[in-house]
Amino acid sequence: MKTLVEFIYDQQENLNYATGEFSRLLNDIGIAAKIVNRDVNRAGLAGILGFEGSVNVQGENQKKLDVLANNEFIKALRNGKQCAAIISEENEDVVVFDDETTRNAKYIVALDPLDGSSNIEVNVPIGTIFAIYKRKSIGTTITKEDILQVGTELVCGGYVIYGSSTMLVYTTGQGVNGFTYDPTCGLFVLSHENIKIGELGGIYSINEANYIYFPEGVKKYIKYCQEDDPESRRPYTTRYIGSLVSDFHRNLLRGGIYIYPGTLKNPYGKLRLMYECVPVAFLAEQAGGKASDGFRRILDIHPDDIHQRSPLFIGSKAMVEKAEELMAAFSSDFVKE
Ligand code: AHM
Ligand code: MG
Repeated sequence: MKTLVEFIYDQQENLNYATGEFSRLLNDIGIAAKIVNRDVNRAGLAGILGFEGSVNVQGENQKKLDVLANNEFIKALRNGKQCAAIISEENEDVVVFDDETTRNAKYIVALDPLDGSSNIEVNVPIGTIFAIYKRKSIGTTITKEDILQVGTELVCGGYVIYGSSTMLVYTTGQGVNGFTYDPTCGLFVLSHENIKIGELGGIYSINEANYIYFPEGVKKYIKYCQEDDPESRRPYTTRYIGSLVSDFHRNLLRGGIYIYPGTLKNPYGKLRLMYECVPVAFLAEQAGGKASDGFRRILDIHPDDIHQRSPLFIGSKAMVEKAEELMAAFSSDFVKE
């Protein structure tokens, strides 16, 4: 039985950039995840369901648990002192830790503290998504280059799923490993070692209610998924929870594709590049899968804004490639750029 903490320290030896500081930072994320897990589990009893009464930078009504989870992660990362700044879905601006002990910290964390929060009240799995970047400048104030880093610079991507059991899944570029939370001893324990996603899965996940707004390539791909061709396992089955972490986690373990495309109304889709698409893209690639915006590799997209959105096609390699092929063949230019 290997705990998350033991695993992090073992892996540290294989990372050329890592020191105890990085391990401490990951450990701090694990601590915040335990606290959020406790809050999510007793939400119906603790009066923390429902809306906070505030609106975030995306114009979305914040849930009480969105705010609570955001505060817990910020608190844990501030106390841990290894993180210089946080980019969060719930904060319009970068949260900079500018006190004596955190000013020189080496890492930047991008965070969706509670993803899928529209599902909170109905006991459907929700999650936390995190991305860790190494800071470029040291000892000075935080710069734009520290914050707006491309996905290929990521040093760690991961998520926590608060589901039928709670799991933390992460990668530092040496494969993907999953840890199940054991509430009896308060530890994350290695349960899913070196996760690999099937080259061809049998699940497609997309909010089909938006069908009429989808680009032609996506419409064609949906029809392709529904065709009868047993050799390629079609028709696939459809599963859509409406919580990226849960949909991605299921497809990672079972094989499948998740799509949130751009539409004529929203050419860049809904999901945020830095703290939703990039960390799961890193995980998908490390598990042998693929992630793109329909045309370009997600990890190659340079962000201009911390809350920038991107279409997302992610999962089993052969499925993403087929969707990309149809996007290239049928889509108009509005999402290409
Ligand atoms: P959130 O971060 O505000 O929860 O929004 C992101 C979520 C994803 O988890 C999920 O896949 C998607 O939004 C669902 O959107 P829709 O309801 O449009 O299908
Ligand atoms: Mg989200």
